[in-house]
Amino acid sequence: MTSCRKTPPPAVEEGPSRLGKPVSAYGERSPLEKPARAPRSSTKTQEAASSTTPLQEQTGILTPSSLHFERHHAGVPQIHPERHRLLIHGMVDRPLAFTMEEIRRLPSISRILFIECAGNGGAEWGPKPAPDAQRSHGLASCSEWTGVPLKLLLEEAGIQPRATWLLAEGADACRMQRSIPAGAAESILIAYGQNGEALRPEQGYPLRLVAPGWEGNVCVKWLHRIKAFDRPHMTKDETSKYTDLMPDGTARQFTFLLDAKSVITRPSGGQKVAAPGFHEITGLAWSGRGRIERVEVSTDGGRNWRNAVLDEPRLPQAFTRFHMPWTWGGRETILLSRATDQTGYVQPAREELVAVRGLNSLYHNNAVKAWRIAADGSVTHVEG
Ligand SMILES: Nc1nc2c(c(=O)[nH]1)N[C@H]1C(S)=C(S)[C@@H](COP(=O)(O)O)O[C@H]1N2
Ligand SMILES: [Mo]
Repeated sequence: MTSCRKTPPPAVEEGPSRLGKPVSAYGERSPLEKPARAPRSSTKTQEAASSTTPLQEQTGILTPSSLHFERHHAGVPQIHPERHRLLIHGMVDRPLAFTMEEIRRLPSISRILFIECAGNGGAEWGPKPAPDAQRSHGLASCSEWTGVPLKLLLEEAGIQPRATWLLAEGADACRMQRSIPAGAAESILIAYGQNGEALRPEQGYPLRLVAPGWEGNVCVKWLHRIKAFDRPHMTKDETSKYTDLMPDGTARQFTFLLDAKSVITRPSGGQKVAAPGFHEITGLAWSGRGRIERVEVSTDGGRNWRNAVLDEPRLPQAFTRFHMPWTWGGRETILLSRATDQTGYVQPAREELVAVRGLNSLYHNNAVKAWRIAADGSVTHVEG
């Protein structure tokens, strides 16, 4: 291994002779740690807003709850869990209104799952992609979610066989509504826990829907109503929004599934490779279709590809961390990563994606992401 530059040890500021801080009721990170969510510039009002996860600073596969990306269409409502109800009605034999206590009595499961906004990577459709990993890929995060299988709640209410669709609705001011095929209830989680504690208000406290591997918009937060029905409701967010306009002028609708994607987070846009020599390349990959099977990395602009090492556990519909040892010779080059999932689906190059989808889409851009390393070590995006 080529040597890395060694920094001399800092002068010791606090020795064991000085007493530290006492215990605390709720922990905080070191005041010297600065990773932060970034508000997105497309935001028109404070309430209809989004913020991104600093993926370039994340270690491992779990996103700290405080850094989970946010997308709110009408701000974060304050909901008292004792007054919250989840109504299940429509084509059911026994309409039910669950209290949080009643939901917590039921058998629970925990799953590590990513949530990704379908608009993640939206800027990558244009000629000027986002300058850093946070802004290009940070509308995605990964948490452990705990809750009750939706199937169980539907069985309690006696869902009728002719109910082929469900409408999920949030209790926020926009009453976010999405139609979901009833068959998907099998894998959907009605979650009240996130990373070992109650959901954060930004993530839907006290209750949200988590649809593994499906676009984030379906994961209705502050969930207060599910209606069983025999067709989709054609709500605003599944007609005028969250559809994909194709080159022939028709639109794809109900494109729930998120395809395989990956991004190198280190080194990535805005960072600097300090000096020639050894550096680990690392990043994240995920797929709505299941497990990540392989991530290939190229350090020469796509001429040669090598398999990266994948961290365990490699969970379906969760972030997978990849690593690749790299010795940088100090010349300009381009780094790329390409994920393959357990179904054999391979993340497309930008040209391959555009050949099928055209350039009218806002959502579902999962193209291979490239970072340019300049001779001085600075890392920037590559224009499309
Ligand atoms: N009730 C409600 N649910 C919602 C939204 C919302 O504005 N209101 N935003 C949706 C969108 S577009 C996304 S991408 C995810 C974001 O989840 P997060 O804020 O926990 O990251 O929540 C979805 N669920
Ligand atoms: Mo979203």
